[in-house]
Amino acid sequence: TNVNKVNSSETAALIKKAKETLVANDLGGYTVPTHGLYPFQWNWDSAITALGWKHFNEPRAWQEIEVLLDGQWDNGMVPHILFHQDSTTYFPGPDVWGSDKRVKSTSISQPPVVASVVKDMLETADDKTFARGKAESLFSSLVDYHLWWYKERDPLNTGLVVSYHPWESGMDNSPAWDEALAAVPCVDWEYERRDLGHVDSSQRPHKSEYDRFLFLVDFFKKHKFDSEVIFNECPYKVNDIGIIAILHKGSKDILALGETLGIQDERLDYIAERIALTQSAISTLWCPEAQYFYCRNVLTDTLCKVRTSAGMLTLFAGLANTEQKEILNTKAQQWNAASQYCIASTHPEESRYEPQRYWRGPIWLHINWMIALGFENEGFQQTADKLQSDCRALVDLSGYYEYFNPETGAGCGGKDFSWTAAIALHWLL
Ligand code: 9YW
Repeated sequence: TNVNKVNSSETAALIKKAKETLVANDLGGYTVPTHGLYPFQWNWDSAITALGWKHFNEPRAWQEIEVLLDGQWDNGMVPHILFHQDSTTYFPGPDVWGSDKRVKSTSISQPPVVASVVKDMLETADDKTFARGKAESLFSSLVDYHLWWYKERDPLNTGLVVSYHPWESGMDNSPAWDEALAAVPCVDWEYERRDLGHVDSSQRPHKSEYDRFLFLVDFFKKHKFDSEVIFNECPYKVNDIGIIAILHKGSKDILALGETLGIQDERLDYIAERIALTQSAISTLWCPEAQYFYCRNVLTDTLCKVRTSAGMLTLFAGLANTEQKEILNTKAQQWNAASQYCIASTHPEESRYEPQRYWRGPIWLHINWMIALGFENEGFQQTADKLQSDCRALVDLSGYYEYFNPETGAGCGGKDFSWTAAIALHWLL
């Protein structure tokens, strides 16, 4: 349902602008998140952006996913960034990462939302035969990607994969990572950040965080991306509730896709076992005192006790039990009421909440879309509708910024941003 479906000229202008944004960010087969600040192909940005493309150019939407999966490593990983061509406007580039693959890339991944997007694209396709062919040809890569997560990031079969880098979570400077990141040493070489040439420093992560982000990049390179060594020695290891939830949802969607496509593959039985394992392990991330899902610092075995919007993604994944769903619904309404709009990335009543600083408070449209979808799927339509109308109000007010101030609705970060325009096309217009 779409509570905002009004045939006004304002909507028509927003649709036009959203399409123009994707076209302007198209570098021929893949879409940059925004020029300058992010001049390459990012993993979860591309998946979300395909949801926008499909509303006016289905072949181009499929191509976005094909080009992303073309960068998949032999071990199944789909990298967080693919450096298809050089650029001097972003740091750190492929040399710092020590990229040694055919398509230059980083050595970590990002929240695997791509399988869920492929399922959506097949279900809603105008040209079903074409879409079916595309989905069939991509299916095996999606399975490999999910197997990579389970085998490489949860070799001990705990049911909860680990993440090795805040960049992998896609929520770079979330306060959930503060303690785990503080234990990581700083790099001992000088570097020049390029992000601060595009966006004001008050809206970006601190140097103390970048110093540690880069230490980890060096660490992976030094160990030649050896998964066993990194699993045993990485100084940063967290169970990210966001990745875990998105992976879980994607795995369920892979099974559903397999059924639709009539694919027999014994690897799907393994995915089904992993789904069951995660479902039984998820309760260890539920904090009874806070009545909320947290991330965990695996190295100290402590929950990261700060309420971030990632915990709400458990609804999107279908991971919350009946009691937890009710609690999350009440919490979402309070969270929403604690600022002017939507679900802020960090709860406004947390001491570490900062309304303008990236993942420490601002609103991200794609996250609110997943959260709203979770509420809708679980029968909490009113909550879903409220988040949708708030998001619509944000684009009406500020257009397609990277993220938004939850108190004023002002657009922050990069402008003409692909995933914001895509979510508008897919969900708001
Ligand atoms: C980085 C591109 C990416 C997003 C992440 C966001 C930021 C910075 O920008 O990451 O250098 O990777 O945190 O979610 O994918 O939009």
